[in-house]
Amino acid sequence: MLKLYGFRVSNYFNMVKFALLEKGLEFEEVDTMPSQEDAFKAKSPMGKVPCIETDQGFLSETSAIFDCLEATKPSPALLPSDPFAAAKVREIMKILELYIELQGRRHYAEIFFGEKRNETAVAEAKPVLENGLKALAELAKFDPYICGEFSYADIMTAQTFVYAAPVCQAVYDWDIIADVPGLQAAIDDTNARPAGAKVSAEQQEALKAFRESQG
Ligand SMILES: N[C@@H](CCC(=O)N[C@@H](CS)C(=O)NCC(=O)O)C(=O)O
Repeated sequence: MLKLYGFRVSNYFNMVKFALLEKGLEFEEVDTMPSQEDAFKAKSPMGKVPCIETDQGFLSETSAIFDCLEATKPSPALLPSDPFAAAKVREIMKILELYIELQGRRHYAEIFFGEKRNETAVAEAKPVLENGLKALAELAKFDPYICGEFSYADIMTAQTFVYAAPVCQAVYDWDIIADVPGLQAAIDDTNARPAGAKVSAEQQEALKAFRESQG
């Protein structure tokens, strides 16, 4: 059976878990923290989670995992069959990853681990986020989902804003979801799907345990 390595607080882990559930694929979760140890890097060369273990070997990087899932289990489709429309989904995913998720992530140490504010990151990330949100607002259709039919872009959106939104609220006093009209409804619809509801419930439970462990 396919194995999914990572931990339930992790938004990238939850992106892949969400997609596996949507695809109706059987899988086993292997509770794993990111690590720079050689043993883990043999599975996931950057030492990050998630990675999956298949009959053919290990695979890391969420968008590569999505491509593998789509090619090996095309139905139900999470990418449009038209190549251009599929590339538009990937365009949005790249914008989410580089210009929104990664920028929010620069503040995780402060917000989730109580470390000192990184003023350089605070100054640098804001204009990148502003551009990323404008691009998302420009490209998203919200008809009813971000690219029309439900797709990987919706999964990535829900699991990007789950942390980027509270982080930007805390750091900048900025409601980044409100900058993109229609976004909150699309996130709510995504999280209301059976797969989304399961992922969110298990993520929130894991988050609660993480906060309690911090005291
Ligand atoms: N580009 C990676 C990002 C994955 C990622 O950042 N995962 C986080 C957990 S949510 C992680 O492993 N962080 C540890 C690290 O960066 O060393 C992907 O698409 O899967």
